[in-house]
Amino acid sequence: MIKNILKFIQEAAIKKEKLLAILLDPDKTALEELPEISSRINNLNANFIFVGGSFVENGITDLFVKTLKKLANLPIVLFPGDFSQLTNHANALLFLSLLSGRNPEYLIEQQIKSVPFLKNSTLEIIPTGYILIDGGTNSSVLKISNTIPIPQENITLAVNTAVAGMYKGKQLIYLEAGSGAVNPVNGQIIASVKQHISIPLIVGGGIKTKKQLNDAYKNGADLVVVGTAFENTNTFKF
Ligand code: 1GP
Repeated sequence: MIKNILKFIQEAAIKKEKLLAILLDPDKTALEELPEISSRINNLNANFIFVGGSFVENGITDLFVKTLKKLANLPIVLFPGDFSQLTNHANALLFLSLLSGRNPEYLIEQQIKSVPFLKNSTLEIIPTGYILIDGGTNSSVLKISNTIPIPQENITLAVNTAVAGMYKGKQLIYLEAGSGAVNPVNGQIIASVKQHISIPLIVGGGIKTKKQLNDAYKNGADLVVVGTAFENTNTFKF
């Protein structure tokens, strides 16, 4: 099992080895489904399981991750919509700041609320700049965060936001079109952001086909996250 997840991602990015994470939302996946889902994931060429969601009922992530850990062979990385989703059963935490938004709750308040838990936690904490790009739908993260995404055409703003995140010390940049996005993050944004940052780049939201996955990689994504397409089809074979 990977010991230091950030280091693994950094080294893969340097070697241009492309990584895949499958996102599971405890709100949408019943515990009873986890054995079947885990065996599907174990048969994929994935590197991580991300766990998180925007509307997860308080407390269920803990049991969800505990159960998943016994079944899955991959490291589990928390991708929380709220500090109540923290659990020590996971391996790492994307410590997110929603840099595209201007809502203090998701820039710093949630992070402060998580400290009493994290102070005594074994989780690897990975500072991550989270940037919402307009995916053409009113995604859950938009509704919950009450922020405006960056338009797909505004490449300069996306780049400057990502670079500001890097200057602030983020170790990863995550370009997010929103779960179930009609339009994934466009290739030009991915390529331009990648060109201007020297930290690994995660891309997710609305990736439904192998072509979209490969395009994201070709344009510069180091790690791609797929949720809905994995949930929706048993034939998912990225
Ligand atoms: C992770 O929210 C995404 O960044 C996942 O999006 O559910 O559309 O794959 P999908």
